[in-house]
Amino acid sequence: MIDASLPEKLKEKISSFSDYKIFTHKNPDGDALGSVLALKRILEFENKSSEIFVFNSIGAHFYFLPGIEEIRIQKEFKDGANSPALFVLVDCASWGRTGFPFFDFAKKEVIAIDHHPKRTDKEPLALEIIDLSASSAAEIIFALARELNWKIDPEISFCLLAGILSDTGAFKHSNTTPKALKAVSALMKNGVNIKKIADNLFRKNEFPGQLKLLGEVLARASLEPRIRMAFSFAADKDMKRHGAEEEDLSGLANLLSGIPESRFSMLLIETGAGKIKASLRSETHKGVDVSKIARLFGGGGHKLAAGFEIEGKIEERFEMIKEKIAKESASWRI
Ligand SMILES: [Mn+2]
Repeated sequence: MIDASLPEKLKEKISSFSDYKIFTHKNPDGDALGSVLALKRILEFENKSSEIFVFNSIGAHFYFLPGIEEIRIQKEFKDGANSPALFVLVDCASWGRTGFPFFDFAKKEVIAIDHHPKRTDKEPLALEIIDLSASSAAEIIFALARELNWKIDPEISFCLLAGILSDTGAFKHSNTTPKALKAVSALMKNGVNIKKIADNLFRKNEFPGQLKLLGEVLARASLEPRIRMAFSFAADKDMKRHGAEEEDLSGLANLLSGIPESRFSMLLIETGAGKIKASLRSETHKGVDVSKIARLFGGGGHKLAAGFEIEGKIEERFEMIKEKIAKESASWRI
């Protein structure tokens, strides 16, 4: 739940600007994209102009979202020093998560709407609307819209529902709360075709290269007995050999966390840019908080799903990662 005074503060903030720049995290998911698109349209109905900026790329399976073509996909964001726009971070609460190069945050008014724990206190935010109990950023935007009497038309409903459906894994994850389902019910009453969203978000579009890569990565899965971590990895050369991309491996970390002897899983993916991205997963009954592990490496996330990113190559860094987890987590009794 957010502080009851926040919607009014947001209303004041919004009424004092006419121009908005909306950002979300890099590698945006359905919640990130559904939420920014809904917010842009809400602001249009309030006679405010806005632009959405996404770093680098958007997965093709999100192109069904209405308004997606208006998103500006770029690798740099430069803001004119005297720009009077209000910056809004959605589904993330720090500039670092957007992927864009750093700029002087202190000179801007930046607000955040998010459902993840904040990772840094170094960036002063003019307003933080952070609700850790919400399933998704879309659910928070829905609640704000209700509170502030913002117009929610069928298109906004479609985008918000896509956000909730995406972050709850089609109502399968533990964040599927009665509150989230109430929002879903209200949004469906606006005539949203939920099957169309589900078909697009969760369609099985594996191609042979992806299946081969999945097979290889699963075949090399192992259990680290000391820390009971199910582990596998995909090196950059594996991805290139199969013409696969990082998102083709989504869901694999979840699959690994289901290995009965494990208490959590870690999937490492090497990117072409000399970085290693780690996805950590656990399951409710295993009693492990993987966000604590992610924080050891400067990452973050939720109790059951977290991640971090470090420089280097997997074969050179894996021992270090494993040792650090073993050492630090000894006192957590993992
Ligand atoms: Mn989200």
